[in-house]
Amino acid sequence: MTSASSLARSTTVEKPEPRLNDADTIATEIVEKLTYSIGKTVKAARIHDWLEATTLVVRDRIIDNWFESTIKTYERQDKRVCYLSMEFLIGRLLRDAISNLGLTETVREALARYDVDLNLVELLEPDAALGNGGLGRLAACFMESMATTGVPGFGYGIRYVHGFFRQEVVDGAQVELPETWLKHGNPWEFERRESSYEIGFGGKVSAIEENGKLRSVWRPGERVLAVAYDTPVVGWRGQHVNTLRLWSAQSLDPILLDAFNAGDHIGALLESNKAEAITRVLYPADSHQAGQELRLRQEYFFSSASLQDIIRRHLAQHDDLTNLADKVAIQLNDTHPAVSVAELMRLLVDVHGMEWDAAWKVTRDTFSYTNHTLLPEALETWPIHLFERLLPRQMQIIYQINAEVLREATAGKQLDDGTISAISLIDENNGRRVRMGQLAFVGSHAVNGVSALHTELMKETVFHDLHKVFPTRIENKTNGVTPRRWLFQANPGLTQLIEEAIGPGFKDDITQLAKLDPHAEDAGFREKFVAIKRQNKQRLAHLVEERLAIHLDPNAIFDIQVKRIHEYKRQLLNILETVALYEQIRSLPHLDWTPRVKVFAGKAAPSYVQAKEIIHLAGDVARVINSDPTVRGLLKVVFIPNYNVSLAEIIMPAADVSEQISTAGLEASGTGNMKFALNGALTIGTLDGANVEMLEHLGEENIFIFGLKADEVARKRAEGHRGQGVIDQQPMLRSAIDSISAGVFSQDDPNRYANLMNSIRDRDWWMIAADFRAYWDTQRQLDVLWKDRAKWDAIAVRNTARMSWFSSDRSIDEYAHDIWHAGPKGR
Ligand code: 26W
Repeated sequence: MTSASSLARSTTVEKPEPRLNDADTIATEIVEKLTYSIGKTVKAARIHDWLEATTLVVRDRIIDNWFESTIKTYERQDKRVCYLSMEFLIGRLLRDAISNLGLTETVREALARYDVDLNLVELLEPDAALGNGGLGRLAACFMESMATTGVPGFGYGIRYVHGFFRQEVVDGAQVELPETWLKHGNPWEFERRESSYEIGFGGKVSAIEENGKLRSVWRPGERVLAVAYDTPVVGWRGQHVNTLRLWSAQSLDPILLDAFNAGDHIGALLESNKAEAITRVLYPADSHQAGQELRLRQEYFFSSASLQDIIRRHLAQHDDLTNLADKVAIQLNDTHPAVSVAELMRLLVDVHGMEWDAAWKVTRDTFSYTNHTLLPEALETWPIHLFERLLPRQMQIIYQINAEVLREATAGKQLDDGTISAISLIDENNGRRVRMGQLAFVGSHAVNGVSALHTELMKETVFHDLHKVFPTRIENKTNGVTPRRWLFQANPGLTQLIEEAIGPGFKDDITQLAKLDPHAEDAGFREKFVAIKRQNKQRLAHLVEERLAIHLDPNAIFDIQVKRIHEYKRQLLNILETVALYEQIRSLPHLDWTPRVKVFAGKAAPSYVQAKEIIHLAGDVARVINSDPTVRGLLKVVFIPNYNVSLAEIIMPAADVSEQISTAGLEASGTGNMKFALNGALTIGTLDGANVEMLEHLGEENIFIFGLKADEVARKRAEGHRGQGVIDQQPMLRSAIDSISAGVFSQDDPNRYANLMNSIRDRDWWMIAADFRAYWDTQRQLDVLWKDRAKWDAIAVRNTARMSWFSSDRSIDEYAHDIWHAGPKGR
C-alpha cells in the first residue's frame, strides 16, 4: 500500500482494516514494537523486551475488537453489568490473550524466527495477584466468561501497587515479602486521566432548604482523586472484549508547595502519601476482617469512584437516572463494596435530587449481592464511630434505610425484639456496629450463595431472619471456572487429545465434553490420557526438583491440597493422615503400600497463628519423612512455597487425587475442586460446598466422599463434642498426635505444636478427630483402586467428561438470566 492511499483510507474509514494474523506479519510487527516503542534493536533486545513487544502486538489485536464491543454496547444501549469486586486474582494475561485470539502457534513461530521461545517469554510476565484466593479468582473467571458469552461486563476494582504478598519459607516459617508486579510497568493497562473522580472523607453534613425542601450537603474534610486504569478482557475467539477498570488513588495536590518552601519537606508530601496509601496494598486476610480504617477507606474509595463513573456513563446516554436499573446491573462481590448501597442513595438523593422513595427503588433494582462465606469472624461490621467520622452522610443514610426496612418488615406483622435486632443494620450488642451483610441484603433485589448447600445454610444461619421477611430474595448460583484458562491453556496436551477424540466443538460449547464419556471404556484412549497426565506430573516434578531439590516419582499417586491455609479447610487432617501413614509404613514395611506424594501449597494470613503453625508442621513433617530411608519410594511430602495462579496452572493438571476436605458446612463452594476434576483428578472430599453438585454430576462411583455432613457437624458441636474421646478409640490417630506433640518432627523446639495438638484433644472444633477414621479408610480405598489402573483411569476420564457444568460460562448464563437480565441469555 502506498502512503498516499493509506492516508486517503485513514480519512474516510473509521474502522481499521482487520489485521493480518500470519506469522510474517506478527514477526514484523514485533520487531516494529521493539524498535519504535521500546527503542531496542533485535540484537540488543533482552527477553523482557521481547515480552513487552509481543504483548503490545497482541494488545493491538484486542483493541480493535475492544472498540467494536464498546461501540456496539453503546449504540444498542445494551444493559451493562458492573461487577464490583475488591479483588481480581487474574494471574498472567499474555498466554490467555494469545490463546483466546487463537494465535498461540503463530506467535510461537514468529518469535522462533528470532530464536526466542514463547514459553520463556510468557514465564517472565508477573502474575497480577490483586486478590487473596477463591473470591478474587472467581471474579477473574467471571470477567473472562462475560467476555466469552458476550455479556457487556465492566469489572470495577482497585489497582493495588502491591498485590498479594510473596511467600517464602525460612526455617520452616512463612515470611511475607512485598509483591511488585508493576516494577517493569504494565503494558496491558491504559491510564484514563479524563476519567477521574473526587472521593471525599470526613467533614460535616448540613441541611439546606431548597424550594421548600431540605437537602443534605456533605462537605468532606478530605478529598482524594480516583484515577481509572483500564485493561481489556478478551473472551474466547476474541469476539467480545470487556473492560476491567481499576482505580488508583492520587492526591489533588501532589505537593503542598507552601509547606515545602517553608522548609517542611516531609509535611509537604504528607497529604499525597496519605491519599496514595489507599491503593498501595491488598489486605491479605480472607478469614478475619481487618477492621482497620484504611480498609474502610479502600472500600468506600472504589465504591464511590465506580458509582460516579456508572452514573456519568448513564447520563451521557439518558436524560435522568430513573431508568438506571434498566440499563445497569451492579453485582456486589461479597460485602466489601456494600457501602455502595448508601453511596448510590447519596448520589441519587443529595447530588441528583431524586426523591428518597424513588431512589430506594432504583437502588434495590440495580444492586445484587453475592455472599462467599458464613464464617462469623469474616462477616464485615464497622464500629459506628469510625463509620460516622469517615462517612458522616452515608451513616445518616444507613440509619434512614434501617428505619424504613424495619418499618417495612414489621408492617402488618408482629415481630419480636429478637427478629428486629437480627435484621437491623446496626448491631447493638457488640459496641454498636454497622453490619455490611445486612446492608447489602436490604439494598439488593437478589442475594445469592455460591453452591446449593451454602445457599441453604445462608437461609438458616446469617440471613435467617431477613430470609423470613424477604423469602424470595435469596437464590443459588453455583460457582464455575473458565475452561479456557483451566483446561485449554493449563493442559494443552489433554485439550488436544480431547479434540482428537470428539472433535473441536467442545471449545466453543463446553457441554460437548460429555461426548468424552464413552471413551472411558476405551483402553487405547485411556492409555493416551494417562500418558498426558504423566507428562504433567513430570512437569510438576521438575519444578519441585528445581525449587526444592526434592525428587518426586511420577509413578506414585500425586495427592494434592493447594488453597489458602485455614483451619476449616483442614490441611491438618491431611498432615495427620500423612504422619499416620508414615508410621504404618514404618511398622508394617512388608505390606503392599501404594506409593504416594503429598503436595501442599498455600498462604496463611500474616496474623493467623494457627495457619502459620500448620505451614511449619507441613514442612517439618516433610523434612523428617523425606529423609527417612525406610519409607523412601513409598511416601514423599512437599510444601511448595508461594502458591499463586501461575503455580496452580502447573499443579492442577498434575494431580491424581484432589483434596477437598473442609469441615462440612464451612466451604462456601470451592473452585479448586472444579479445576482438579476437570483435569482428571479423583476427588477425596466431604459433602461440602460445590462437592455436593460434583457428586451429582459425576455419580457416586467417580468421587470419594467421606465424613460428617453439615447437619451432623452442627449437631456434634451443639452436643459439646471433644476430640479426646475419639482419639482414645483411634490408635493410629493417637500415635500421630502424640508423635507431633512429643516433638518427633520438631526436635529443635519440641513444644512447637503443643497448642495445635491440644486444640484437637480439648475441642476439635473442626472435627479433625471426628472425621479421621472415615478419611483414612477412604484414602486406603484409593490405594487399592490405584492398583486397578483400568478402573482408576476410567474414573479420571469420566471426571473430565462430566465437569462441563462447572464452567463459569454456565454460572454467568444463570446470573445473566435470573439476576441481571442482561447479555444474550438475559434479554
Ligand atoms: C473481610 C475479610 C475477608 C476477605 C475475603 C473475609 C472473607 C473473604 C472472602 C469472602 C473469602 C473467600 O474468598 N471466600 C471463598 O469464595 C470462593 C468463591 O465463591 C468460594 O469458592 C470459597 O469456598 C470461599 O471460601
